[in-house]
Amino acid sequence: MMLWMSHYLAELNPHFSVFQYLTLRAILAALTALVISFLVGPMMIRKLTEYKVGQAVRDDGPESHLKKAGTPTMGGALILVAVTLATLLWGDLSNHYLWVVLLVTLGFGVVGWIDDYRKVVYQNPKGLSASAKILGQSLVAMLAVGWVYLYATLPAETQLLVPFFKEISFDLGLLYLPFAFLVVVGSSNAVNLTDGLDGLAIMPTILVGGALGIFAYLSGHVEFARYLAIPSLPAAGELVVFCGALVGAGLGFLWFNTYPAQVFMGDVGALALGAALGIVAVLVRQELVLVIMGGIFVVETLSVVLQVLFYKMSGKRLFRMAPIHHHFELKGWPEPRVIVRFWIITFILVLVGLASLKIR
Ligand code: 57M
Repeated sequence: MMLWMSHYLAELNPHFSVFQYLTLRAILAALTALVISFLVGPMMIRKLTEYKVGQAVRDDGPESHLKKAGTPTMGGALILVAVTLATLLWGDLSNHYLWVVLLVTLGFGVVGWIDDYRKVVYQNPKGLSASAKILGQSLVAMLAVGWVYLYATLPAETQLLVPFFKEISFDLGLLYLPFAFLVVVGSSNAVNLTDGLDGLAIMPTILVGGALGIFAYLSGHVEFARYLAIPSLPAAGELVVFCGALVGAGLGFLWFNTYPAQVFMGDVGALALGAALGIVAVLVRQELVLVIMGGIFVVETLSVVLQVLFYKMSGKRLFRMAPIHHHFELKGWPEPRVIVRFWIITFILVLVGLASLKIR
């Protein structure tokens, strides 16, 4: 919206044209989302506490989690509000990629909200049934990837890139649809599984979201894309505003979610943020880089799959408990140690992912 206004304001005073710069708008989106989170966060926590929107903690988890019962949850709603407002304020609203990522983020947020609401407000520990949850996610994901596929005008928009090998790329054709669908739904549920310790999901989301913003900016910049031999995707550049908002809102939420957490994001946050990372990676054609940078999310999910498979085959557990963050807790690592070490690993993986821009 500010972009549109700046065109008119620039006629009055040329200095307003500064708002047309993409990088400045991304920075302002991050700061706007951060300020919204700081301003609304305390009141949100008070209201969630007042209305007893508190987390029920299962008794079969690590004992250290029992004291977390009652912690306000569904704080992810604030993240989504901050991201959406900042994106609408600073983004180029004529860019259909922005609307695709907002559709996915808010659509998955609605699924998570219903699940959280049933669990916390109706005190139904099961929340939304697994089939209803996956159906809701699938509908949003199919709508989004179908929209992108139908609007695609450049071959690069449906090509699978292989990081570190610039000569290798595959034109997915119709396979783009199931592939992109799986990336969005998979990353949504992977972040959801990871969100089991204070700040454990949000910091990797901030790091990966920020890195995807760099990929978006470079892909959207004709000279940089040519210099780096990555596909030139003019529409993808605008996604750096959304990624900036994601980083700002994430840091604002982390202020309250850091150990010991004053609020949890809930499925409304975890499902939405994971899907957001997935759809942005799809739009900038960096799905395999997402797997690298989001390695913590991948390992958390694999630990559950391996735990269940191993148990079914041998009746024994591979890990002390899955997802793997609980395994380290049960090994005696204090919660902050697990959290910060997972953050450090993510930081390293993000550097490796960014290195794929040059090492190829
Ligand atoms: C998402 N939810 C957290 C909070 C957060 C199939 C199985 C692997 C499913 C999995 C599961 O239930 N996953 C659901 C994880 C929960 O956090 C809430 O959920 C939202 C995210 N979706 O925003 O609202 C608990 O996590 C802790 N937490 C924090 N700080 C945070 O900032 O401490 C969350 C955010 C919260 C709080 O304690 O209550 C969760 O862990 O449920 N199941 C599991 O993850 C369970 N694992 C398990 O059953 N493993 C089995 C098999 C199935 C693999 C095994 O190892 O044999 C573990 N989780 C729980 N209890 N709660 C262990 C048992």
